[in-house]
Amino acid sequence: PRVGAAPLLTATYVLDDADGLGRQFDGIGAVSGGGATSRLLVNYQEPYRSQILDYLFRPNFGASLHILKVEIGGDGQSTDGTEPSHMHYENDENYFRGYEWWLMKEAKKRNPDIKLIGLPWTFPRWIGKGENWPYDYPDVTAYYIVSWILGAKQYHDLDIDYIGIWNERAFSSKYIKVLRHSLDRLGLMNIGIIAADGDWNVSKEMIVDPYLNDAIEVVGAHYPGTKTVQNAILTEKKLWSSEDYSTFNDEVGAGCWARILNQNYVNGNMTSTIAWNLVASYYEDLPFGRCGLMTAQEPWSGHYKVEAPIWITAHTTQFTQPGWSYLQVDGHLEGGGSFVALTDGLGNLTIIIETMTHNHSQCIRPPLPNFSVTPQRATFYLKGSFFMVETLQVWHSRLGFESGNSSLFQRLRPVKVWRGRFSLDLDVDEVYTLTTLKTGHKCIYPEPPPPHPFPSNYKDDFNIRNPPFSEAPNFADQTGVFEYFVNASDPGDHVFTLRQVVVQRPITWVSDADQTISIIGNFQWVNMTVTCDIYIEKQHDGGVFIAGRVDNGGIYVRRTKGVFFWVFADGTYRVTRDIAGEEILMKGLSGVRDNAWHTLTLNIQGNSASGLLNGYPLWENVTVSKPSNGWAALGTRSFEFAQFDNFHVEAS
Ligand code: 147
Ligand code: CA
Repeated sequence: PRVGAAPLLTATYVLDDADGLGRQFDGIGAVSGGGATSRLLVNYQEPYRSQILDYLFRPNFGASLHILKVEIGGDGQSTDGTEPSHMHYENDENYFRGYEWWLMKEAKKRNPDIKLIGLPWTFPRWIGKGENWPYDYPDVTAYYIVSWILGAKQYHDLDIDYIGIWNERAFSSKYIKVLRHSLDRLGLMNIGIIAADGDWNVSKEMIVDPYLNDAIEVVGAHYPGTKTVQNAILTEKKLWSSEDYSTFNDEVGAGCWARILNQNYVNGNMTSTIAWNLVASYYEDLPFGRCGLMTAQEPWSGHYKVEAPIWITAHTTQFTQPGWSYLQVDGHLEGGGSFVALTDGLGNLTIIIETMTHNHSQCIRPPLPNFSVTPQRATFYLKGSFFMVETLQVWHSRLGFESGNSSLFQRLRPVKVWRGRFSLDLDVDEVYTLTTLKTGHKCIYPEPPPPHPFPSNYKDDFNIRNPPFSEAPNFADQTGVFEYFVNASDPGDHVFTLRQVVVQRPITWVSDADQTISIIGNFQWVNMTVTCDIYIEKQHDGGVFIAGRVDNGGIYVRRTKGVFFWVFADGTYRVTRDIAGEEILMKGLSGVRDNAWHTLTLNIQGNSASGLLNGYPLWENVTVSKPSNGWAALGTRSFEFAQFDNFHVEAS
């Protein structure tokens, strides 16, 4: 005992495989999408883009993720934007939209064993034959989802491992069985269904419906607070936290992640934890800014930041793999905190210990009941096949809060195991990995360029013959989908344009606007001139807008305000303070018509706005006060086709 100090709390823990092992470990992963969370990543220049991908996916490098879960784009708003569907319309199929295919391939390039999951948040409307509901025609919905799986293989040689139902929304037992049947008929027996990506309630039905139980491979719950329910245990299925984290990626976010990575198993028998989201690659002022494992939200500067959660992830991912097994042991430490122990069944052993304190490990949800953690000495006894272990490699992190300096994923001197026994003095807010594996690495690239705001003078003429992605750089669609388009028969200047292509309100996940909108630029912009050529395709009541000081997006897109300059196919124009078009600041005749190109210019300086049509003043001296700042944007009056060209914004 230490003289003059309170005796250090000491306790012993036994790790033994003699009586068999615990559950099989299924991997640590992260979500791209739900929605548009990787939007800006794809526009990074090399070498930065590959560096970011290496930090996320390369084995023995950084986060070294075991699982990548992606959104199956459904054309609707799914948190920070919309992602395009592979079937916008009933007779439409295209497996080259969006960036999730690309991301899955980049992940596989780095780790061929990475597991892939697809999950829809929204669906194109035709799935519901006009209703805002995906389960009335389960065969249609299953056909749509299976098409995505087949397209992944046919066009990208990607094998999808797991498929989900409908993110955080109702499930349908009927649909789950139809989906299982459709997969089996196509020989896709080894694609597992995860259900139901919400609460645990699906397990209640599984235990009374053996066919449903058979159809499902994994019970996946979201933000379970490290706990499961009795019914879920009774299914005898794999239990996963199939979405978790969603916390600002500072040290507290890292603490949250460290705690739940261990305790989802220790408290809740969950054998996989999947972070929302993979990388914060969306404008920071959209909802849940920076709630990714790392940050890459500035393709224009090349700046990105490897945040602490990446190195917390490495503590688990670099030292165990899907297919390993947890050891059977109560992983609660007596002084607070937790540990898990895993083995490959071939003699390797990995122990991960976390001692996160309450206030330094709160996640966004659910509320975290109080607990205390104190410094403590832990003595481990290795028994069974681990009795022969002589040394363990040690990796250590200490999250610094008051001081602000953390020590992350550092290799310490190996621990000598003496007759199956070793001790460790644990402080609070630490993570230790002790492992027989010698493969761990902390790889570091040179510092990327410093941060820089979005360029204050930005142009896009969309003139690109073979675009690598279907969407133009930095435009972040918030309702509707805007794609590169080719007018093959255009006589002159508008062969290559940007086109809004969603013509029916999707089956929504949240309240998409009734208008479509894509935002771009810097949320801090106050004064700006936005110019864009526009082409209304819809006769009679078609219309488009350009806008500035746009103050909202994501799940809040419906209540977006700003300065909106609209022109309509009926020859009128309007200036409104909101996307809904309810607060009218000015209106009149413009002479604009459908199926012809016009140039709109919106000028906002201080408290005054003016608008030009084809270079001539159309309206001026319109007083604008709130919102005081925001992005630039373009969009349409309804879910209708329309085109945009020669976009230009100059702002400050
Ligand atoms: C999740 C979504 O699945 C993600 O797409 C993303 O929006 C994430 C952001 O935190 O949230 O959905 C949830 C929304 C609300 C709750 C839980 C999950 N909630 O209130 O418990
Ligand atoms: Ca063009």
